Amino acid sequence: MSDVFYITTPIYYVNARPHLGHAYTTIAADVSARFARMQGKDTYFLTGTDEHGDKIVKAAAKENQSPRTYADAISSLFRNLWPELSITNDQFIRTTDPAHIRVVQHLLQKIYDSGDIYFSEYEGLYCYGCERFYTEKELVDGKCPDHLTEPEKIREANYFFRMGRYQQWLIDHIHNNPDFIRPERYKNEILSFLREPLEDLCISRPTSRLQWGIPLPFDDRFVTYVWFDALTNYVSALGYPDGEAFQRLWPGVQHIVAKDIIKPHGIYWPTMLKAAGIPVYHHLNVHGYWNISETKMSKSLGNVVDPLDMKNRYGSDAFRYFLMREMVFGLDASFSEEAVIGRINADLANDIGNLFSRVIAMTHKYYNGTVPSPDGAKTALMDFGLQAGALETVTSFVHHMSDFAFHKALMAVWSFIGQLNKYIDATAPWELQKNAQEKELATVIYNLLEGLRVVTGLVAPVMPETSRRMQQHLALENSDIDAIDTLCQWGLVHPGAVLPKAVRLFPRIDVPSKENHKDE
Ligand code: ME8
Repeated sequence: MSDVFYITTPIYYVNARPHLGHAYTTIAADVSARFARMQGKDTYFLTGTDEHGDKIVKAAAKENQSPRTYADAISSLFRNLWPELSITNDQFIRTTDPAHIRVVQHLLQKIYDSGDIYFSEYEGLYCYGCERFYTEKELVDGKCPDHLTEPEKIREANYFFRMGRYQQWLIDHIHNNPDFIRPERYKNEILSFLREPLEDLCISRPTSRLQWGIPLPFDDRFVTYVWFDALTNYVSALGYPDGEAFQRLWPGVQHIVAKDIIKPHGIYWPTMLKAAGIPVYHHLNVHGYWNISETKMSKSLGNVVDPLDMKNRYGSDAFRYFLMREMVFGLDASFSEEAVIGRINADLANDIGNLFSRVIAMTHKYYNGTVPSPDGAKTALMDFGLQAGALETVTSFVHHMSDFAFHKALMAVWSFIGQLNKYIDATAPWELQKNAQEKELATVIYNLLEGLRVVTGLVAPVMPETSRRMQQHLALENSDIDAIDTLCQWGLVHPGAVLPKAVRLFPRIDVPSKENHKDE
């Protein structure tokens, strides 16, 4: 297992404000980065914005702004949103950063010098929305499948990357590394693209048509195709080729994207890396779409969910929990506020929230809030499989988190929360008190506090603020309290520590009536 974890999100286009889909991917990356830190890995987390190309020029023109001014404004919206959602990225890259531009030019020159970039005339069907040529076969009823518009036939001289040369290498690489692209359905999708001959990739745009881009280092009559520019951010951010960060972190790289951009990430990017002599990434982790009532969220349909609204309404932790728990990583999911409220009430207010208040309240009732000492002699007798349950939960959590199966990791934690609730029923602390079984009672309360400690660590990547609050209530202050190694131990809550009175972690939310919904 690599002890380096370098995780990237797509860099988002600055042609529109951030929405729920961007928030999901970035939160998923954040959860995976926080988890890697818990494992003690050398972790680096990159996100940013993709700012060149025709799309941005058009969006800026609509607002009567220069591409630069427009890109600055929208890029700031993304940059400022992330701390609101407890995102812990180490860097925010922009493709207009001079350091990035230098690396794109370096990479182009390198591939050009090695003979994998050539100049040629090309006539093809071009979709301005996608900023790429389509083959007849790829069109649906003669239209671009994404934009549902007819592409235009254009003839141009351009530079091409000999992508076709790497087709067999890529097929072999995918077969030899079965989880290179995961989950499996997306690996199969890429393999099915690769059943057709892979055409070379047009990597330039003439400046007569587009100026908002990075000039080719070997021909300034052209700017770089946005995807070649954008994909390079993953290495330029680390100071490729000589940067210390590149040498250290690149061996542990993984990407997260949604299914809309698997072709550039699953085909263009690995072949570009191969051509440049850079080792390819470990995993491309692909998730599905968030839909709103079965329809893809999109600006033109006017059904875009604003992540900041969601945070303001439900809190960052609850919103993060909902997204991670509701979507089966790899499949599409449906977003509705009813579903958010349902999960908050059932999983957060009820399951974890009640358990927490109940255990802290019992500690106050029986011990004035002071953590009792467990009685060694009674430990086995009063255990009821709790310690083994905790350890199994941590093991299964680590397994699922490493696979990016966030929903399964959370299900494992919630099953342990269920076990703790059952433990209360099975041991009946109120009976122990009535019967003056002091040692048994002390052991049971201590075990419950220990169980809660493990829960606080396991929810930390998804709900960092809640986890911190719970840890304060358990008087856990040491800095490695979330380390996976620590969660595998038993007996770390301090007997004698005085616990603050419980607070309600998540108040129940009343389901708004249909009337209240009307004007939303
Ligand atoms: O494609 N559900 O940028 P982009 C889930 N600049 N995730 C969604 C989503 C939805 N409905 N909609 C968007 C680009 N996303 C390029 C990337 S990378 C070198 C260049 C998320 O602003 C998801 O992560 O269109 C998707 O892949 C990404 O936003 C597309 O962002």
